[in-house]
Amino acid sequence: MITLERTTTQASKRAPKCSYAGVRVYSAALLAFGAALIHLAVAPEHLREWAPFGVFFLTIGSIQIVLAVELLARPTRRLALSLILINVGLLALWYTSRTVGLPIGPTPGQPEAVGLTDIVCATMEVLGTVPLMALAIRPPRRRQRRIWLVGLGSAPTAIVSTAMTALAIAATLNGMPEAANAAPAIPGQPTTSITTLVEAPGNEPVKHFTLVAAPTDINGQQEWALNGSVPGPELRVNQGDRVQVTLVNHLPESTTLHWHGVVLPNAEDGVAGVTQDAVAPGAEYTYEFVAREAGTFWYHSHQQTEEQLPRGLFGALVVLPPTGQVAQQHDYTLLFHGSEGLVSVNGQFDNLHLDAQPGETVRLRLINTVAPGMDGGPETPELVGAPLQVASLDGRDINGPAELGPTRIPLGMGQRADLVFTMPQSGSVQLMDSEIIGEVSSVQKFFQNGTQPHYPTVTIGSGDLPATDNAASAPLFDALHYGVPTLDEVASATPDQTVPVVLGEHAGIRDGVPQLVHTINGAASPDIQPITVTEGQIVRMHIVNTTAEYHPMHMHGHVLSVIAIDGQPVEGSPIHLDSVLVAPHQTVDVAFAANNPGVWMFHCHVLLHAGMGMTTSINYVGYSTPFEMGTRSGNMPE
Ligand SMILES: [Cu+2]
Repeated sequence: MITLERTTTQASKRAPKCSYAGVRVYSAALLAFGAALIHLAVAPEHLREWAPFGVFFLTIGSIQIVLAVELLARPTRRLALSLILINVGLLALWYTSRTVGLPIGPTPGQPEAVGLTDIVCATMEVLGTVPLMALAIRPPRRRQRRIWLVGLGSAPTAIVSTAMTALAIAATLNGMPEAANAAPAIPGQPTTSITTLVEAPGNEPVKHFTLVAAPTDINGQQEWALNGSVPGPELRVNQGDRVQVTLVNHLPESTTLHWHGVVLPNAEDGVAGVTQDAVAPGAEYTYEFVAREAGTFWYHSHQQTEEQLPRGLFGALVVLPPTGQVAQQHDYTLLFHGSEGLVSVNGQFDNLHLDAQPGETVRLRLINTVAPGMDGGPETPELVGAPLQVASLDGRDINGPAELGPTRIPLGMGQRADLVFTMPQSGSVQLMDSEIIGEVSSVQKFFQNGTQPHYPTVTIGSGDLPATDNAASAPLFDALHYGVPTLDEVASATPDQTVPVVLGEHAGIRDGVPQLVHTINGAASPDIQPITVTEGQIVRMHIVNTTAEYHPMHMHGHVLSVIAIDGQPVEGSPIHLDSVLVAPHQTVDVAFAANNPGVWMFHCHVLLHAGMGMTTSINYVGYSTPFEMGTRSGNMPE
């Protein structure tokens, strides 16, 4: 009896409350197991990149699984120490590869990009090291008894570890594509490479410009400027000129220049991975095209556009009539730039002043390059103090533009409008942000710092400022009923094909990042089926916006004739655009003549939306591109 009693007492003394140790064992094993699965999931990608890396990830993943299982069976100090050693080694390797780069591999000495997958995996390794260290210091001596307690204690780690593993694996499986070609040559089928689609030689007057892209300090801010300024210099040429622009890249990253709205040969379109390889740091590239249409255009980088455009790589391109002069006495460009709430005009945040005398005529070329938020909404400037005409939209003249009173002019990202007016006999004229005229809502006050205008007001002329009494309630510009009707051959022609373009969105993972994936016809770039056209066709597009956002859809190399908005036909002047603003839940019908062969981008110009997948291409039958997008080429047009 005595012996038995003693044994029981000794046993209960020797057996500590092991549930804590059990939780540590299970937590460490779960986290190691999760990290192991992630390592196995990334192995195929690394095998393609450089076989030894792939083998390394396969090996390390397998070892982690074996050790994690072993740890559950026999949680010894040696096992804990081995797993710690692996974690520390992996973290050190990861840190090196992301900061200074590894000395071996396909790109030795070059830091790799940080991604969601590797951040999650590194976090799990750090988290896993904590219970492992506790186990290394005090390994449990006995097998677990209170299984339910251990299970309960390990549940949070199990949930976190499973979620993190699933996220990281989903991210790597939906990772940035290594290579995607918008229009590959198909073996056995005759094809013309788009690289042959350049401007044919001619004897037009040549206008040559050199644009040097370089990091530049502007008002204490490090920006990416062209010839030292943001926006870049305004390029003014005459209709019929042969324009040559040499882009010199002094940036640390590759870049391009796209000629927004200009109808030019495909190889001069400046889209990285579609019409050219991005111009490497230190290299230069010359674009050449004949300016066939007079009007207001602009240019911007089409490599990493979502980052490079806001950093400053853009500017105005004005094509004057062949005479080199417009009918008005003053011709001013106003380039709106920035992001919501912090918008500059021609690079200035202060109010601007433009000269004009009473009775003189003025042309204002408005260019909206403001990056909107997720709603994609337009800017809506309003001219007060003089009746005005909307002389052109997207650089194309309106037929018989009527005189308008105060009107809010919605301009989507990328869109332009030329306003023409005569200075009053006394007083000045102002172009202002219609959203802040009159009463300011409490929401606007909160976001716009009191009554501060969203963007600077532009005052034209001198003297008394115009009254803004009824400006806030001014109607929105109605393009459908503006100007005088005349034949639009493209809009009225029987189409050879009608293409549905359904704009949508859904939550998902794209390019390894969880995001609101933006789709065209149900898929996101680069998985969207391109729109295929044959040279000579008249193509209609039926654009349906199923989202609650605005999408200014921009078509490269072509002019879109608007047919109807929400089923209401154009009843005024023909409307010719390269960027058509599709409002929330709106339907827009447009047509274009497929008369400029090549591979042409067609995308939402809200950079956020394009970066989340809302970009595809118009592919001409019989043409292919040798250029590819993706991590292998480094061409990232979005
Ligand atoms: Cu959009």
